[in-house]
Amino acid sequence: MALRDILSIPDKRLRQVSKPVAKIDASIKKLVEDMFETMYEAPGIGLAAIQIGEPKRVVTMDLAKKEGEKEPQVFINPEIVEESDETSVHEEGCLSIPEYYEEVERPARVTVKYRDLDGKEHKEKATGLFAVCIQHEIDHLDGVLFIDHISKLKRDRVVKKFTKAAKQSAKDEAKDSRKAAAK
Ligand code: K1U
Ligand code: ZN
Repeated sequence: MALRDILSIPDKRLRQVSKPVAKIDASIKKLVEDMFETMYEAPGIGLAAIQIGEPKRVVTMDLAKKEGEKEPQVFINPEIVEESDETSVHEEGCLSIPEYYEEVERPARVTVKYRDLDGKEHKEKATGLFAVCIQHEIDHLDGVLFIDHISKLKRDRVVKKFTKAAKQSAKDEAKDSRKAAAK
């Protein structure tokens, strides 16, 4: 297992459309292990493979209610096959947009089709936090972020803040490497 870095905005890789998994082999099992380690450490309740730079349609999730208990779930090639007309509003966060939370309106109920790590196909109805989280994660697989569902004004403000921070840390890193080279 390996703890992986989580990409944050404005990294362009987060806008990629991830590719379906053709074969669930050892490399996918290793990817899933790394995703769980990274998600639990963050901590988060969900993670899409692209958030650690792997453009594959793989999602991990754990919505366990009791502290100390684990309910790990893996979704390979997840697809929403039905959604309710009724919507609900839920506050969302994103490990790729740390410490930013905003209310998002989405279908209240969805039916999701996916394969598990053994390749077995499932079709499940999702409501509540499961519905919110699976829609958020499938959005990641399509290069969509939860800030795409909020007002342009709020989105521009948060993108600007993270772009400025990314430029500053690139400058700081360049300065540090010049210093190290001069020693
Ligand atoms: O995909 C991600 O970026 C993970 C994200 C999932 C998510 C959260 C809330 C609504 C929709 C999707 C997170 O896990 S953000 C962190 C978070 O919500 C959390 C962390 C620790 C305990 C409880 C929640
Ligand atoms: Zn996210």
